[in-house]
Amino acid sequence: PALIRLRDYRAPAWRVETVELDFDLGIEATELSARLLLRRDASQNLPLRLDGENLQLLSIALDGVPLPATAYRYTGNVLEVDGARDGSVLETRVRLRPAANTALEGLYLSGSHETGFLLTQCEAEGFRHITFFPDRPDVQSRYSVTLRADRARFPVLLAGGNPDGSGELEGGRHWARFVDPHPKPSYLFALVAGRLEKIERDYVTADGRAVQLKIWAEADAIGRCGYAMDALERSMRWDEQAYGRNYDLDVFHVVATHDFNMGAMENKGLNIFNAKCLLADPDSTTDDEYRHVEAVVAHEYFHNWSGNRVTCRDWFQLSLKEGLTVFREQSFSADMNSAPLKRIEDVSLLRRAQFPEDAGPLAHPVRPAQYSEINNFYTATVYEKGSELVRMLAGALGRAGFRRGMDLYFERNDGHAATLEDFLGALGDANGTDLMPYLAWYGQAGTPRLKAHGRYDAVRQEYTLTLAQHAPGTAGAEPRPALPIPVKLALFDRDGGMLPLHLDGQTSEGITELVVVLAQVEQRFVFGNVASSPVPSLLRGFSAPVILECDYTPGELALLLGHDVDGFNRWEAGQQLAARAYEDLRDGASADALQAWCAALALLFDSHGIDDALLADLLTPPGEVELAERETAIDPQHIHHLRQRLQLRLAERLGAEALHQRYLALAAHTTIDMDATSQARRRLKRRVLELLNLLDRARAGELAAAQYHDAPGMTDRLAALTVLLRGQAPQAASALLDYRTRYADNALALDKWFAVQAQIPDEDAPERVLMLERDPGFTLKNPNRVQALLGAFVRGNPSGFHRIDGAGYRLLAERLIALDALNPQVAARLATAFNGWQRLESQRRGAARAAIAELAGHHGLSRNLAEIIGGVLN
Ligand code: HT7
Ligand code: ZN
Repeated sequence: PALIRLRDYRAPAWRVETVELDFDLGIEATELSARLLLRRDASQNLPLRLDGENLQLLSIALDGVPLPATAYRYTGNVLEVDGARDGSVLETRVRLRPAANTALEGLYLSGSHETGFLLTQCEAEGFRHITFFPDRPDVQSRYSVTLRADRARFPVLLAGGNPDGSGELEGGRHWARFVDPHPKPSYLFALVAGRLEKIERDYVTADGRAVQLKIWAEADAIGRCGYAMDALERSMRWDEQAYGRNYDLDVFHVVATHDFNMGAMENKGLNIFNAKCLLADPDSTTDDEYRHVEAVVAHEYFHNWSGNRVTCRDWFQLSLKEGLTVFREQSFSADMNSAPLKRIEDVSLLRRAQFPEDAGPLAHPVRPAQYSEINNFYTATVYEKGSELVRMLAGALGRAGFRRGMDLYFERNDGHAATLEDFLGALGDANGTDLMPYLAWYGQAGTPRLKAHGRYDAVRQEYTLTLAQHAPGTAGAEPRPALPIPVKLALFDRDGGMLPLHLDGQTSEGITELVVVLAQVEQRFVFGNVASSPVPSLLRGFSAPVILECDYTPGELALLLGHDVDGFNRWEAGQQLAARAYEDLRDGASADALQAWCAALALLFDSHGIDDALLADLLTPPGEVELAERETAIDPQHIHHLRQRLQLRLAERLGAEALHQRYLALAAHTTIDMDATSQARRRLKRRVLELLNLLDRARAGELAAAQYHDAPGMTDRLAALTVLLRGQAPQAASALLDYRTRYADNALALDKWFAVQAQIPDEDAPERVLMLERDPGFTLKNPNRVQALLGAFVRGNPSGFHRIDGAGYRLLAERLIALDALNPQVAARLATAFNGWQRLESQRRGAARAAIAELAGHHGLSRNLAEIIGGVLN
């Protein structure tokens, strides 16, 4: 398939000043007229070409005159029109089939024919599935949209922008019009029509605009929107305070749907959310999911400035809006909740999802140089690594400098389609500094390695830290430019106290933490006045997205785990130590690290000064995917067993009695409250029960069964169910049945029923998935359900998916073919689970290759799936 290349970018030859859309909405058939006021770039003498994906063209007129068939050509993807001039008006009328649209791109039906509603999804290139248009983000237009429909079937009619009238029509029909004063790219267009209920709140922006906030959902879900409304209000206030950004329309609509390919969409004035990222109530939502709802609501709202007011020139700049908006959300969530826990969560995600992506055949730079299907580039690299790059820039400028830079970025680019150069340029110019060296981060794939080596000179009382960087996959290749790598660091004495830092002869009294920037391949940093051999705490707060290689002894890591005041680095030291302990077990080597890890955690377990949630995270070793990243011939089942043994050793060290007592103490405070202390208790209670389950299944099973039945909310209920299933407890079957019945009508809760079973890490996992597919609740047509069963199996159950006979691979390949025919975006995303198969041990590698090769040979794969399969095969 044709590749789109960044270097081929050309400014649009035709722009659209205003768009008037007029929809006659129906579920089986919708007709719409589009009236485009065209502007021609005189410097490019090109004919008018518009995107339009398999549209049924009913009529076409230019400047009021119907066009004969000889005056235009439509290939099925591109409409070329003769005779258009600067200032011409093109009118087209097309017919769409929303109910037949299973790809959920363009205009489609959510729910059933009888009760469902219509909605649109246009990012990245969905607008061309709705009408003919230059469907690219650097064409920004003013929209007015009129919706007409049967009032009984579609009582609610919504589009982006401000309301501009509504009224009755003949035959029980009605209309509503919306005008958006802000020019926008076509990917931000949206409409929603159907039977929806709403909750409302009045909001006044810091600059005095009265805004109506309205969240819409189907009747059975509207009662679960209150938390999202609170989160929206918090997000709006935070953006005013942290970035000086105010909302800019009179109304802000948010809509929940159960049928959505991604998490949510920031359409101007009309955000649309996957229900799982919006609805929340204690009975069906876990604590982690509550935080996720808050984060996604904030993310979409923040796009109003970072994405909508300032958008991307082209899709290669996607991280300009996504990396920046993830960073803004992470800062917001850190302010709303615990900053160290948020950082742990985000870095864990980066390591679990982005590092493997960056280490395999699908690796790509944060700003890719080319793509075949843009929907495949909504990746962890563009989002999560992109956010880490913004974090480095923010760190380099400091809080006030970053704010100055962002102000200038918004001021210069408001209403424009910008590039990453515009972003770095504004941040640098506002601070009289050159940030362009950071551009190198955007252009190269792979996770850099940072080697750190410390040497203490007792005579000179000097500590020399040598830092060196190494780009992955560079052996024998063109040398890449050195990246600027900010390393935040501190030095600890052997009693766990922080040492004052005197770097390179500078005396800066009282400074115990600073950032050094490694700007070359290798650099030395000399600290003076160091009274004894220190332990360095490096990359504090994960100051750069690299893999740190440092020759710590287990005792040094244990010291940091016990004493580091940077919560993230304390956890990180524990993770490093646990990984070493895992290697001890794997290699049958000395058990120093294992003992140091268990001993340090036993001390922390008994100490009282530590937050329950942080303790729960400290008691959790790196996940199986992260451990696999350290192996060359990966055997996921072996990794699973070793990790279980590692946790068992920790549980033994803590002791069944102590675990039981701690469980009871935490359970005595069981509430449904959402405050931080209650959430932290639930998190630790879950971890303690999981550890006890490894030691004494019968006892843990009893506790879990009681917890399941008495649980006041989903966090406790799901935790208990998981423990029962993992321990093969006799009570598991009845709990599963109870859950299935209790949540038969709650799709989001039912998703968890599928997911928790798909993740049971035993030999029967593929057969269990087949059995669950026969449940009447399963359908390939709903992305959330696909994610809950197949996604949880291939991503959340490495040992089950990678069964040595290849059953997991064949199952995935077969389902991908069926899914691809319905929804190529979802199929392609699921297919990335094949990433990394080359590093499996030989038997699994052979089985995976066979399954992927067969899939690759299948005729008629979508461009989305073909690109991923072609990529992983490389
Ligand atoms: N900007 C949104 C991206 C999105 C999307 C992309 C492709 C296909 C479907 C999609 N739905 C939403 C999500 C976000 O980052 O906010
Ligand atoms: Zn986004």
